[in-house]
Amino acid sequence: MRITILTGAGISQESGLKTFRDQNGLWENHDITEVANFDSYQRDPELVHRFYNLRREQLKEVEPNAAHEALAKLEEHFDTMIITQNVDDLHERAGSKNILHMHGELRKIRDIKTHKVTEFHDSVKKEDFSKVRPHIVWFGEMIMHADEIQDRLAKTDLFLSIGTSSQVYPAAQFFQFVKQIGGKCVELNFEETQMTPMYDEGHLGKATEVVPKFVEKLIGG
Ligand code: BV8
Repeated sequence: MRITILTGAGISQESGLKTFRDQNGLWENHDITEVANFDSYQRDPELVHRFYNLRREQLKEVEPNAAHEALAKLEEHFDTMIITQNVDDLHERAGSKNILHMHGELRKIRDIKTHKVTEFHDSVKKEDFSKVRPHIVWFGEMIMHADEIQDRLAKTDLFLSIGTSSQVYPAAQFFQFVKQIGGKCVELNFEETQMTPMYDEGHLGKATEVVPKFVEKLIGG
């Protein structure tokens, strides 16, 4: 059985990373869709780098939680792929191997001129604000690994959506491709979303409670 899992900020919330909705989509009173876009970066590279420097520093303070760990365990039993909207590295640190970061990664930066991507775990310095950008997909930019994601969805038997408000596209529509080929779609989230009615099954609750339980059931058979 091939399992494909879409995760969002909700899976990292109990590790201490704020979700986008927790802050009503705001950061320092800026609408995040305003900060996470290329025009804002061109207009005010300092503001945008400050937003990502802060989040990169936060990553040093947090650990994966039981939900990340349960998904890493699932990979030992089934052909599993995680497609994450999250830019943190908590899935990796929990031990998952098969991960696609469709919106990029906080711990990578990209040279504006050469597009060279490098690992980077600290704060970008002021003198580099216009030379490098976060290796992150901003609003209006094409997602990463789009072809690989389409190929995977086309052969998925079980699709899990975990900790996402299903408000950002194209991620919010991924489950529909799986439904079209007769796959099963399950949503595990703290609250209902606009897509809940179209899922085959739903489990409401905190990720560290509902995800390990669901994974145990899958592994237990
Ligand atoms: C693109 C990186 C086009 C930045 C992010 C229709 C089709 C296609 C595009 C669009 C469309 N309509 C509109 C668009 C444009 C746009 C979009 O979707 N806008 C939204 C606002 C409507 N989409 C784009 O721009 C995308 N690109 O379409 O390109 C294109 C095509 C061809 C060529 C060129 C261009 C790119 C979008 C990527 C933006 N970047 N992230 C960064 O991180 O700084 S998005 C960012 O916000 C996250 O990555 C994530 O995807 C999103 C937030 O969503 P969630 O992860 O769901 O987080 P949220 O806080 O919303 O929800 C958390 C959930 O968890 C809640 O439901 C809560 O109840 C739950 N929860 C909380 N605690 C817990 C919990 N659950 C369990 N346990 C808990 N403890």
